[in-house]
Amino acid sequence: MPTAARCLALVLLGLLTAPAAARAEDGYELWLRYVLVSDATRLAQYRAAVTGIVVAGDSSTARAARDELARGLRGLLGSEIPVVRDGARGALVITGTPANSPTIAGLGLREPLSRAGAEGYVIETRGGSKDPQPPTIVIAANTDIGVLYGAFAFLRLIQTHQPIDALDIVESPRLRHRILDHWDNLDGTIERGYAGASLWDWPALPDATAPRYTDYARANASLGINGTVLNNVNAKAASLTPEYIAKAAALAGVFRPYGIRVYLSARFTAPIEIGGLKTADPLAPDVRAWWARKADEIYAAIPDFGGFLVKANSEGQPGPQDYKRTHADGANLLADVLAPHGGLVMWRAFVYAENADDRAKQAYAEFTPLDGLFRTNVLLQIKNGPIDFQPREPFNPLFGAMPRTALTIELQITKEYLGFATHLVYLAPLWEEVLTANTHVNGSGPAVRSVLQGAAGVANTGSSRSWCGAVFACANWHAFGRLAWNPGLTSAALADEWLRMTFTNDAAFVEPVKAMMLTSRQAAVDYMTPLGLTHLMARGHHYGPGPWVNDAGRPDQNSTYFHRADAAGIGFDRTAGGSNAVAQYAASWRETFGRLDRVPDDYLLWFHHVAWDHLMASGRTLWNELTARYCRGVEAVRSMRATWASLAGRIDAGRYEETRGFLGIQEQEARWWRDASVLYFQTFSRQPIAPDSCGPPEHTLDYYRSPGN
Ligand code: GCW
Repeated sequence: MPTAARCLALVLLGLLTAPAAARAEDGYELWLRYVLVSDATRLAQYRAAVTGIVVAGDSSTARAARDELARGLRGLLGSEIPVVRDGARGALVITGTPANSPTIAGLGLREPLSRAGAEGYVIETRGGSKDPQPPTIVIAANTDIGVLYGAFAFLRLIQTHQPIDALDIVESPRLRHRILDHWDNLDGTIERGYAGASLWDWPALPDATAPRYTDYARANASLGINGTVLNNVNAKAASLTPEYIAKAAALAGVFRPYGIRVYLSARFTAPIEIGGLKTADPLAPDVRAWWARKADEIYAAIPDFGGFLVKANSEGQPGPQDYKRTHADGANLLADVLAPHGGLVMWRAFVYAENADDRAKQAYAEFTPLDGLFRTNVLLQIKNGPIDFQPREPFNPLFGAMPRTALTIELQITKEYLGFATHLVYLAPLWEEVLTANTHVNGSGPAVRSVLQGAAGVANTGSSRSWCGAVFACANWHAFGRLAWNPGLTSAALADEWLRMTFTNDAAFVEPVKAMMLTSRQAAVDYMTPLGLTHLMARGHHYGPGPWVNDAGRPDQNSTYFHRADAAGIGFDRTAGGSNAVAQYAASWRETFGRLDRVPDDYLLWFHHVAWDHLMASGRTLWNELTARYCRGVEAVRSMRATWASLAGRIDAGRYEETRGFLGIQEQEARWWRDASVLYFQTFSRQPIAPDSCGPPEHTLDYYRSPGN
């Protein structure tokens, strides 16, 4: 076809397909897809129950609640649901607080509202069959943000096809601080980000604020997230200059109606770099004065500024130890200048020094002596495990060991060590495992989730259209937010909810995909780091296998440091005979982790150096168990892929195809991990690989080790 004619044909084709294209799913709506309720019986019930909305109050937050309800109900029920005045008749959804709504004040909700607290909500169905008036659905809270959270919760009930004729719900967040940490750099890149460039368009701020910022805030508020740290913990001092404070203030203005406070990562040496001082010593009066002025300046621009997040004396970042001061000295300096404004310091416990005997022990060793020394507005932010966001780690022994310090858990939503955005790895099971772990510091308890004041999630968002680089990666953003609200939620319930809201309520889709999501984390553990192995990823970028890595700048970043394979066996001896990291756990864990006959297989090589011929509970030798686990991981991905293949046609083509393609990559790469790892470890075990469904490795070890493969 001649070129001009072909262009015309393409234009016409485009016109013909435009309406369909406009409806195409691209993931942008996340779990807030308000599509028509597909179950006809339910739809009829919902339409009868909701004929109008009453929203009391006129704050920006009350307006956000009204707009969300109107938007959500319009989509879910398929017609405009009018916003009506209080006192109108009909089946209504009435929202408000006792202070702004006489109707709510007159409903006798004192008891449930006292349970709901400052951020929670009450949802009740009032009236019923004997009443001459149709029932009313009440969404009540003590504050406007509680109303907004309640509005999202009500929409979630409809999105997941729940009955709404006898609602009696009281919800309040279990954790006070529910925060996303963005590792976003001021140049628009994101450290460990796999979803495109930063959402923050720094050059355009503060004059232009993209509509997307509002959608970001809506998504977070729908989960209950109430804070966001805008910039990377590997911070540039420039983020604290007037220019950037104004940009942060513009974002804070967009997020404020949604209950999201803005925080900044602070570079400890900012007083030198942008303040012209000679020192950043936390006890020096001019340093204190500089930070106090800086805090005043920030609060003048952002009256509800959340506070600072600090990575100090860790991986080359400056900190108080550079001045022979402690982490408490550093944190308290900032806490003191923020306290008059109501701000917080989130001080990270992720530290490790180059030549210590065991990297896993260092945070505990450095921080437990400081228990009780931090100001009350300091939160110590502790990664879930003692090393670094690995596919599986035992819980960090700092949880439970600092009873006089406010603690927050740091989880990594972005999958630095878990296949970036491409591998489908649902992280809720990992987080649930840690949150429910019993510290046993007081004998029978407490669980990790009970010692927390907050949760921080390292964000996986970017400017990719679907936010997270893959539709399934957004399940992890959702799970983090919901767990921060209530760390007692189960992965199964969260996966169910997310699937229904993101794709469909069709059980023929939801059930198999939920099963696939729930097995995906163990699959990744098996094909990357089975049996308690850890940190075997390729150097630097951490994508793909690198068990042979032994040339990192520092020993504690080498794979060989972590697996310690030799002719006798494999694993890091952390028992009393080794580094004695087990001593950092409560007595019953010391017994469990420290004894070869008691340690669970999942933590075996984390705590023990084990002989290749050691007999496992399965009846196999360690070597055969190790290779079997690697293959089991590959098989699990094969079966995920088969599950997905069986669901063709059940959801939209765009999101189906993305996942189909990524699962294909994941299967190849699970195989790559398994082949490279078993060949490498075989150089120590010197034993054959027992025949399995994975077959002989495809290439030689040299092939896998050579750069570029
Ligand atoms: O896991 C490591 C990452 C670094 C990160 C660091 C941290 C922000 O590889 O990229 O730096 O953790 O948590 O500080």
